[in-house]
Amino acid sequence: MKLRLTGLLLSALVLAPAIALAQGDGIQIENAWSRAAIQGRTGVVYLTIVDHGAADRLTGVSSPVAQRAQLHESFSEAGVSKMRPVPSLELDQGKPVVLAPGGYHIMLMDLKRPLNQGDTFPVTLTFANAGQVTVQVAVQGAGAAMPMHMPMHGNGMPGTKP
Ligand SMILES: [Cu+2]
Repeated sequence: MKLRLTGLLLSALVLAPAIALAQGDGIQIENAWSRAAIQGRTGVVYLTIVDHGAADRLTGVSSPVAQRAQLHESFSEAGVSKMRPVPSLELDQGKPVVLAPGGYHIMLMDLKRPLNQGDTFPVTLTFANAGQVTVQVAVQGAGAAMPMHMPMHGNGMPGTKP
């Protein structure tokens, strides 16, 4: 009986790091998607971050498909759609942060390879507390405003990309 309990404890200890790595310590990434884009150009990634743990902060993004990745914010100035880099994003427990067309997004600069519709590629998000979380991004068509399975809301206008 005692031996058996030790065995259980040991397997729990072995499994724990793998689970922490996959879930990023309470950080969950949902609906990660991108648009088809050609090599050498700019790509974009949209996703939703849900923080199930303590307050955290997204401090960096990277992807092997691009020379550089940056967190960006779209905004409108005098009726012209523009964007600027955002150094970090605050996360509160239970308050999902949505990266979507017309708002926050991950910009992939100088793509090392084309992003073709139907492909998936990894993006790694770095959090102040949770560390690195890698997610697979699904590539939609070049003109996709929203993934097909997501309800349209807000101003998901086709002209406001990224
Ligand atoms: Cu951008």
